Amino acid sequence: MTDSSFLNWPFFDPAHAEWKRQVDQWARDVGLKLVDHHDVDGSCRKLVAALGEAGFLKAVAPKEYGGLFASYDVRSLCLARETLAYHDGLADFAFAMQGLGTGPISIAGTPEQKAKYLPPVAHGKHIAAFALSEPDAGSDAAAMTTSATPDGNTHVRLNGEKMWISNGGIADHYVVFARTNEAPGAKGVSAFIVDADTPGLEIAERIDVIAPHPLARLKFTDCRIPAANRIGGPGEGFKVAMATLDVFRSTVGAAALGFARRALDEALHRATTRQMFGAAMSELPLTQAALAEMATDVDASALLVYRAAWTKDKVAPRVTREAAMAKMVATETAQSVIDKAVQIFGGLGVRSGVKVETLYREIRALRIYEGATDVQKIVIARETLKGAQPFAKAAE
Ligand code: COS
Repeated sequence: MTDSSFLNWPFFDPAHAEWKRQVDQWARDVGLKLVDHHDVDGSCRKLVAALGEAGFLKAVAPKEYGGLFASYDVRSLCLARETLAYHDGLADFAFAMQGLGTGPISIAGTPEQKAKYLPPVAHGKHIAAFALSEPDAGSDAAAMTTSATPDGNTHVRLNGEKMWISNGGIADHYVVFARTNEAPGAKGVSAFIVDADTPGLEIAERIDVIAPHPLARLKFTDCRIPAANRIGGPGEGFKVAMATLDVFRSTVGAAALGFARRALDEALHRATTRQMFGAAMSELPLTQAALAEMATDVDASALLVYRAAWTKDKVAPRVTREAAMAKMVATETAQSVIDKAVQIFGGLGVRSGVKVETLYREIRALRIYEGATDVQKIVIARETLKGAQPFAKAAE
């Protein structure tokens, strides 16, 4: 039933359709069997290992370091996330975090850092994590207070806390953003790689959420790491974080799209098989209206997600505006599509374990993480205002 006609859009090459087919087959034959939502740590470890063995994680590393493409092919990342999310949120999560947790290294790391950290992640041997948010600095990321202070010429010491860290507790390394104070605000932040077994790094709390996945609060107490673990220049950490999010925000939109497509498929099956008032539910005009809105929302999201991915791959190194639009629209409309699917299912739609009930929980965090919808509006407005001109001048 799944509509894959979008693969004929000009954003894609024939290899993308084959990549999607392979990920889909793997999810059905292997991935789903590894998922146990009551054991999220164990499931994610198994999923990462199996995704690595199948070769799909090679999409997160450059070719030179065990990867598939010269640099990111964002369309492939999006297709993988969309397809995995269609089948299961945890399978998507396991894939996605390997990318986000190495993004800063791929984008701004030294050859030594890339050689050490990227191949094990691309082969599913190591688990990666990205530590930006803090208890009091989420949307306003530049307000972070975790500090990195020099310890002689060769080391730095980290102190502070990081919050909502996906893969916290199971990761082998964390990319940690900390204040180095070259300047106030965003220009005084640097990025560092911290191995999970470094003394002074503690998993202070495991966090249970609406759709559970490995998540933790990290605490750094005089955590001593080599200064050579800094990614990019001093004070460049915020830009590295934002450039990483420019790549991965489109993929969050893609995951939301996968959830929405699944909800639409579930709703179509339900509406065409459920009898109501003497006919199939799909004969009712109100059901048809809901299905029409759902289908249109899915295509609108797909257009924005793959426009952003294609633009990054083919046209422009920076896609801040396109990625923010893709993430905002795809996550918000997916929530609405899934809500309509739950409504079409009636009482069954809120029963624990029924697919649309799971989707209803799984979609919610995507409207928040990697930049809440409200942040995407700030980003889009700023980018749009850059193009603003006095009316008379624009009309000339
Ligand atoms: N790529 C490269 N550089 C970027 C960038 C991008 N996408 N976005 C911003 N920068 C640069 C800016 O150009 C600026 O440098 P210059 O002054 O040299 O030009 C610097 O970074 C600071 O940018 P800005 O002034 O926009 O910083 P703000 O603190 O105002 O940023 C927002 C505000 C809301 C955009 C930012 O904090 C943000 O995206 N927050 C959400 C963070 C997030 O996603 N959190 C979730 C954690 S990950 S699960």
